[in-house]
Amino acid sequence: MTTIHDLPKEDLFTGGHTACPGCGAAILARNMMKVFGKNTVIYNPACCLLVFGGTYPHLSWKVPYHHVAFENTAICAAGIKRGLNSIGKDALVIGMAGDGGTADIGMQALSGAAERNEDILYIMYDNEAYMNTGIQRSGSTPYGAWTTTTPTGKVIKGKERFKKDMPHIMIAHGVPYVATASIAYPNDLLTKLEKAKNMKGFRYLQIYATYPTGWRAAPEKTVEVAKKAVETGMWTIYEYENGRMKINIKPKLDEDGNLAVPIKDYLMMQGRFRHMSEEQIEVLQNWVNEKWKRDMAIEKAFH
Ligand SMILES: Cc1ncc(C[n+]2csc(CCOP(=O)(O)OP(=O)(O)O)c2C)c(N)n1
Repeated sequence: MTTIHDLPKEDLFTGGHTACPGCGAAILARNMMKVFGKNTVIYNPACCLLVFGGTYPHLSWKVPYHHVAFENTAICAAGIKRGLNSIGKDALVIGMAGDGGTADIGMQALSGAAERNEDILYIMYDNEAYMNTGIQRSGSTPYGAWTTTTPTGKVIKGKERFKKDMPHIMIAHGVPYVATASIAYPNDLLTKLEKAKNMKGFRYLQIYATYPTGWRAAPEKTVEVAKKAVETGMWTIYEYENGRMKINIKPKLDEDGNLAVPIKDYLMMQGRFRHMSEEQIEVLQNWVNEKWKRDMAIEKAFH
């Protein structure tokens, strides 16, 4: 198991970048590079990570770094891997995108690469909206959340659709490894990064990355918010490998096996949810309860 104490001191994603205070994607990029090491190639589409860490001449990455277009992260990463192999070289090739570039705009390329079992590691950092262009809703934005395209007024009160279930869509592709993780649980996260690094074939990781600016949350509470997401069942930490699914971190449950901490505790930490009515909160709570039951049932069925 990899823990934060095993990480090397050297940074391959360096400081001096322009991420917002408390940005989960920056925390992730820094720590994952300590696991991946120097023989790594990164591909980023347009996203916050590109804007705050990947702009010439202020690049934070100390490994080869590529950017082409928004729609094709998985294909570009797969092309880089195949290109390297064709000239007798090899490296860990990472395609890393936000939720907009993954769940919506990059979905076709992602699905194609997964179906072909391309030998890459795909990482979606999930900050639950298109953030660098000004907080627009994505398929991964939760129900009820305010964004600039799901405003709160008399008629519309935040997003009216539920979060798209990307990890299960990826599991349905039959790829070797799919996992969710969170910046709030570093040892679980680092263990999964290490595991995915050493596997072959298509690996998909979806990592919860708090974004205080877009979520209207306190930057110093980044980790607290991320923890509360797991405790309330808003975010489930699991992995799928060799046809088995395992929930790695279980939230507190009541004696009937239902989630014990209400999602309200999570919602009220963030301005993006604070307008929600009791009815809306109940709708979301019911959805989270059902999702939890379904994930538990899948874990049981896949064991
Ligand atoms: C085809 C295309 N459509 C739209 C854009 C504009 N655009 C650039 S980045 C971005 C948002 C990216 O959102 P996400 O993938 O969630 O990453 P985040 O900014 O949240 O890190 C958009 C809409 C683009 N560059 N190319």
